[in-house]
Order: sequence, then C-alpha cells, then structure tokens
Amino acid sequence: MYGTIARHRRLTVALAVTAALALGGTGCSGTTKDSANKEAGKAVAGSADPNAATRKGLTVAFLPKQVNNPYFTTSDNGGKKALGQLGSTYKEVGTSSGTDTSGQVSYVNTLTQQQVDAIAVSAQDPGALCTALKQAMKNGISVVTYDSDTQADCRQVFVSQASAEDLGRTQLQLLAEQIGGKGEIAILSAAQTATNQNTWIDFMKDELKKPEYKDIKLVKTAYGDDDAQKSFQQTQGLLQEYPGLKGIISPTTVGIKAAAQYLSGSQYKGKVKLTGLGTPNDMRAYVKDGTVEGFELWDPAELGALAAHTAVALESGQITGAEGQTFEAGDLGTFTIGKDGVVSLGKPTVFDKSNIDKFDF
Ligand code: RAM
Repeated sequence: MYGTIARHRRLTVALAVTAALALGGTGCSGTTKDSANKEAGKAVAGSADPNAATRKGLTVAFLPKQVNNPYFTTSDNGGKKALGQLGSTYKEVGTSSGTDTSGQVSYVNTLTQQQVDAIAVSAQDPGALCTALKQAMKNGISVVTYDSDTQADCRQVFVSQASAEDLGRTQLQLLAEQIGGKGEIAILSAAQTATNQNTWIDFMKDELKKPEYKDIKLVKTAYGDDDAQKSFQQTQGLLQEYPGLKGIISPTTVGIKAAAQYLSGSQYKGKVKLTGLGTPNDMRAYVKDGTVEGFELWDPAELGALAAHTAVALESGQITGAEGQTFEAGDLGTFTIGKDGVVSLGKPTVFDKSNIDKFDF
C-alpha cells in the first residue's frame, strides 16, 4: 500500500516538473492527478471518455464545513444515497465548528493516508486546504468541492448549488421588495473566511449599486460563524447598534434560523424583515408566525448527490474537470462542466407561506 503511494508520488513529481516546463509553469495539479490516473490504468488528461464504464467499489469521503449542521446532514445523506445506488461506499468526516480550518486540513491529510478514492469537501476557507488537497490529487485521489469552493487549481471540479451571481442578487432583491425599497439593512453571515458566503455578499453589494436601490444602505456585515448562539447574539447586537434597521439578509441556514428565533421573540417581529438562505423545515414556524415572508435555498440532498456523481465520474475517467465535458448524474440528469471547472445544480427555490408546506428538508 505505502509502496504504491510512494511510487505514485515519485512518478507524479517527475512528470509534474516535466509538464510544468512544457506548459510554462501552468496546470500542475491537473497534470499530476492525471499522471497518477494513468499509472492506475484510468483515463488520461484531455482524453475523458464519456462512455467509460462507471466504476464501482470506490470509497468517496465527504468533508463538510461542519458535521453537526442539519444542512450538511441532508446534503451528505444525499451523497450517501447516490453512492449506494452507484455501488460505491460513502464515508463522512469533519469538524463540529465551521471555523476550524486546521481541523479540515488534518482530515484531508488523514483521508490521503487512508487512500480513499475521492474527496468531496465544502471549504471553510478558500486557501487553507490547498496544499493538502494538492497532495491528495498527487496521490491519485479525485477532489471535488461542493457548496463552498477552494481555489480552482486545488480541486478538479466545484459542484455549485446554483449560480453564485443569481444567489447573491436575488437575496438582495427579496429583501428590497420586503422593505419597500428603503432603509438600513445588514448582513448576518457565517464565517468571515467562507468562500460561498463571501462570493454571494460581493454580488449583493454589486446589486446594491443599481439606481433602484439608492434608498437602501448596507450598514454592517456581522459574522455568526454558523454557530447558533453566536448568530443569535450578533442579531441582537445589530438591532442594538442600529435601532432603525429595516432588514437583515442571512445567507446561511444557521444564521437565518438564529436571526428568526431572535426576531420572533422581540419587539421587531414582522417589522424588521429577514431573508436569506434557509431550509423550509427550520423556517416553517417563522413563516407561519409572520416573522419571515420569504427566503430561498436549493435542495441540499440533490447537491450532495451531484457531488457524489461528479466524484465517481472523475474516478471513472468520464470527465477530467475540463470545461465542456458532460456526465450523467442519475435522476438529476446530464451536467456540463463550465468555466473554471464549475458544475451548477440549477435554480434555487423561493419559499413563502404559499409553498413551504410542500417541502420537507
Ligand atoms: C450553511 C453553510 C453552508 C451554506 C448554507 C446556505 O449551512 O454555511 O455552507 O451553503 O448555510
């Protein structure tokens, strides 16, 4: 076993250096992974075969941002189910804090030592995992990110929940409508380093520059770290600091639930509007009691299932992560890899009192 790893490593380093010279120093990680694949008799870079047989008996490890977050329980169970249908094995490891980046790095290193076939990770921080993920790829492990990305050269494919731009802009649009286009607003985010939340927030700020939002002012972005108690306290703090606040966007399932809990028991219930990303099961009570009008999300189980299918397609040589390649993801249909190795699940759903009872996750 260890002999195989060492052999892969020596071979891949040698090939990586040659490839880097040939390519003028670009594209290292893809080449090293592909070299390992070549040695293992799998598909080679640039020669993805969409008709290659789907491999069975693989072990795919899910490493969410946070294991005790119901959103990730649902997404990873979606991955587990898909892997069962594909004849492969699922495992999940991870930290209970959404801000334990060194813990995430340790898990990647352990999975590399254990020689799992593929890793699906939701990154707490865009850069922190890079060295460890590159090492995993050098050892022949397929790496996909899902939910929250790392840098593009530190994984093969990012399985995105929806277009990041759509998600950012639509959350701002929802709140603008709820507050009648006027007033002070704040954002209650997750971890300060979270790639997904930070990308959405950048699009919210960009949307806010449009003339139709000239009467809306973003006064603060607070961070609840995907910790229920901290998010609750941050919401309380926002209202103490800005008593005239008209609305809050919380682009995290943990944050929006905690903010709704605070608002529903306060004088601000129904007056200070709250939207963002939440699960229908977490938010149902707050929609029914008038604390929240509407919010959005994708189906987390479908996101996990798509991550599992992507990992198996990579391991099967059906894709390498290059733009334009297509693969089948079971009941979810056919997907095409876009720019920078991003695959997008689809459009999110907006939930309100008219449809929330139709959803159970
Ligand atoms: C939390 C996490 C996750 C995010 C959802 C919306 O559960 O921060 O990364 O995608 O919210």
